[in-house]
Amino acid sequence: MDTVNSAEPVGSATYGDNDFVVVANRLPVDRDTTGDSPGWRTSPGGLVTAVAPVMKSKEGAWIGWTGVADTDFEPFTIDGMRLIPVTLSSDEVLRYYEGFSNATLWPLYHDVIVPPEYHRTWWDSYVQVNERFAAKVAEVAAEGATVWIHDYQLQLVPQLVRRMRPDLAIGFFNHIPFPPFELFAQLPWRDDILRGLLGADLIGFQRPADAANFRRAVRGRLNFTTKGSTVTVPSGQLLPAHLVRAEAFPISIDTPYLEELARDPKIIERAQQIREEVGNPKVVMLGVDRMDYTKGIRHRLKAFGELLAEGKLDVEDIVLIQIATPSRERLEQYKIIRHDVELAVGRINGEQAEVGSIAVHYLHHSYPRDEMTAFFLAADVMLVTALRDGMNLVAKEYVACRGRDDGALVLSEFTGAADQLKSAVMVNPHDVGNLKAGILEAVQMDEKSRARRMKQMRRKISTDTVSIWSKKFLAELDAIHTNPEAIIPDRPAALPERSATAPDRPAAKTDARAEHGAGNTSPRDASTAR
Ligand code: GDG
Repeated sequence: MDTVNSAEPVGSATYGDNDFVVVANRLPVDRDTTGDSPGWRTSPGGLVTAVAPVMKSKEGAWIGWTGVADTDFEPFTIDGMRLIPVTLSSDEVLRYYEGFSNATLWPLYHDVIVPPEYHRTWWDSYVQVNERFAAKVAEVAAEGATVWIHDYQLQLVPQLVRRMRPDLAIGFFNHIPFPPFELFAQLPWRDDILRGLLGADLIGFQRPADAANFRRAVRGRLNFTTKGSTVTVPSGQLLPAHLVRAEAFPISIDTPYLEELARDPKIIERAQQIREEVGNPKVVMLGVDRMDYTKGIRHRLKAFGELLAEGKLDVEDIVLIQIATPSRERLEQYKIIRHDVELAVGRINGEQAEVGSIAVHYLHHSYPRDEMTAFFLAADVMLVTALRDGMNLVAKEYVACRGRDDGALVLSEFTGAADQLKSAVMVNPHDVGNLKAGILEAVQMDEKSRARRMKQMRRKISTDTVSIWSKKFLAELDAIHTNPEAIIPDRPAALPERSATAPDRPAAKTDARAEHGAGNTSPRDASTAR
């Protein structure tokens, strides 16, 4: 595999012709080997919907891995999008993707729900793959192009790209949470990651609290000044001196598309059929998640099992459909969560079900979008009980499908979506008693309250779509890149910024208060490949 000298500038003669470049771990396609000759199947997700129009209106390209290891593919075009594959070896899939991305960063960034593993060989591979992505960007981007890098697998790419191509407007969006400083500080390569991200002009996070955590880490570790959401990167830090904006851009969904699907008579009929197939109970509850320990599937099953055992819910009246899409199946922690979930489902059904009245319908596979919409339509109560989640699109998708303002959403306060869907029944999934109370409240809620709360949430979703999200992000990136000085002075900080401390000292108290005040009061591994 080639290694790349990241510090080497690329001469303008080799610049590409793409004015807009999306960079994500995965391309928005899957290899399809079912036909006579292998081809590609698009895997549409919110991100594709959001960026496809920009890619078509400008000369655009998407850089990412195909999902197939050890194989080089030439760039190709699909649905009008130019896709530029980056090759990964099986060893890199193991170390960069499954290892550093999903067994180091993923648990660390999700509140250490399971212990993150720190291995130097995984880090080396992460650096190498990030360098390969950055070199591809430098090769294909036109002079002055806009580059939008996505997610935790590629946090070094902004810095690497800036050093090779200072002419580019560089945006980064983190789809998952950014952890509190005290947790982030565990990471042996914490300063490299911070510098990596600070190569961007604009860094977007899901919640204000994530952006605040990041800025606090920057002050605490690198001693850089921040004012409001602007970070000043001084010269001589393996980066050119520049200003960076780090702030919240909560992602959303393709609301109009989902609303339209939810009005489709065939899908409405299918929803009715699903209800009949599960025995036409009074209440259908639904959970839709990747099989991931962050999603709180075990916690929700425990709560549901106890409510049945205590007689507060009756198996003849209620059924839970739990769709748990297969994910990261080679990783130990994912084998454990699958095992635990399956044990819990077996136990609840064994103890509570009757012939003809199954308590939990557990489905460990993925479904086409139409079928998923039918499930959303069939459900009276949606359970989103993540222990920590950057946003949680499923919560928003359920709301978008409830065009008749019926249905109730039980939503974990540890999701980004909780910042926006304030009329949901909020729960703390760590507190089984509170979770049980939330489920009961949603099940027993009268029609009028359901309608009022759903209307409020639908209003929010209708003005908060993924296409508006991407437009806002790109407009701000453009503004910052064109006129960086304009981002100073910034919105005033909640409390005065502290003076910078030496890198190894913990942050001062006033600072911590300021930051906490700011925010704490895809059948598939989706398009950025989970
Ligand atoms: C990460 C962050 C953040 C799931 N199963 C099927 C299917 N899905 C779709 C859902 C939804 C998407 O996959 C999952 O998105 P989530 O947001 O719920 O969760 P993550 O995959 O963990 O996503 C998260 C997100 O990035 C975006 O920034 O919100 O916090 O963790 O769209 O509907 N879709 C289909 N069949 C399935 O079986 N068609």
